[in-house]
Amino acid sequence: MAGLAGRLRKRPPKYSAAALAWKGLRGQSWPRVWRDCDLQRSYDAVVIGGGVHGLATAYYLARNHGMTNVAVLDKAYLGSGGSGRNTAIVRSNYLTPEGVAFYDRSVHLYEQMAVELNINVMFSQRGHLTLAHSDASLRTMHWRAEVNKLGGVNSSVIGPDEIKKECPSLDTSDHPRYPIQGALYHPPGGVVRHDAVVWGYARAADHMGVEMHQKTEVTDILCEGGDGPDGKGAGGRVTGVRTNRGDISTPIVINCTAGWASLISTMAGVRLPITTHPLQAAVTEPVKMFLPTVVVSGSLHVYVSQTDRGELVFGASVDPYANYSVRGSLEFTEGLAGHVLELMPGVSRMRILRQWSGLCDMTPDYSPVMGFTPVDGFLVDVGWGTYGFKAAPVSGEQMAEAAATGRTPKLIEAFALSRFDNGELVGEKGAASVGH
Ligand code: PYC
Repeated sequence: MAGLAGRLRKRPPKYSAAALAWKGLRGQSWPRVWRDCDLQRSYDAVVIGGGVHGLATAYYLARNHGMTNVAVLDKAYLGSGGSGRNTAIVRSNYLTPEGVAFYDRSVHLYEQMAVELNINVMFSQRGHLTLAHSDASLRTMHWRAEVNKLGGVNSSVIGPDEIKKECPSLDTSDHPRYPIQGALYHPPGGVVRHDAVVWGYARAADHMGVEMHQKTEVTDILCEGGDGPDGKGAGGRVTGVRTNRGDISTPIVINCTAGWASLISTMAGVRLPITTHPLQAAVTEPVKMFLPTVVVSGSLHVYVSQTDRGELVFGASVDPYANYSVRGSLEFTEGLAGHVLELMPGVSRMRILRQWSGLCDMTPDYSPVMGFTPVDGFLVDVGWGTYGFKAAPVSGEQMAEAAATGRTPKLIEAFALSRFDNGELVGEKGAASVGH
């Protein structure tokens, strides 16, 4: 029988767990999942932002439209913005028919993602409860449930007894200051492994020829023919981008940034109705699984789920002031802990391990801004507020279609920038996880 040395000498297949352990033992590095390319001087399209939206857009440009001469530029590393800072919740129980149809398509694409991208994104459709603690919020839950059902989305209002069955650790008694009166229950909602979504899209786009360029900051958008300085603004067209690594010429630039969306758009002479706010989140030490669903309380300003590692992940509303800071605050942690304890007194001895913050671009109606702008060739996929991560697959699919065909797909017509001129807002504040 071969001893350990003999067995180790037989090299295992390239990507098996044994192969990775083998590499680790021998001090070898892991295989790269996307290439490190030289930056070209010209592309058919440039996507700004290497988060899930930018990567999904590039992936669908290549997969659905055969556009592979595409560069994704990120000033830091892939997934370093909102994609790596969110609380990974996916759902489609929105308030407006436009929102419901749009996010429902996203849930559908998330359901197919592991197979399509050949990566375990760990999409766990464990159910999503939005608690109501007042008559007014219960009324909104009924409203959402009806719109959801009309849109074919599985969601209904349930009472405290059913809530207790779905999620035994919630205090459904009448003891709390704001007793739970009911909830919008959305069984397809859940959580997904956000980093895997980034890596999956990046790897798949890379395999089709798309280039990803990290540490490549866009410092200007080059335009001609516009009504503003340097040929920017309405009536003009995009000719390229300027980066910290030189100029690139391209007829199509897609702004898929979050946090910097208004800054980048201003580089093309396009003003957006966006203010940027920090959104904080926190995670506890891991404990045995006890929280089977995602739980949201708009009145108590908190959402919480348990990761497969056992940690509780929480978030709250955006910070009330516009800011580009991504520092956490004690005020947030204290408020959050108090609110979680009102919902689940049993977690009082759990310790918070770390907290972080991301940037949310808020629009006046809490819906995104997607599609064409008054500058020909400059498209936006921005203004995601606190909804961005869950929308990545559908946004990528729809933005790629818009860029490749020059036409606005039906699913995103309602989210056009022009709605702020013609007053056709898509009010989604009532579907926000927490009050803002
Ligand atoms: O809309 O589900 C949501 C959400 C969770 C965290 C931030 N937004």
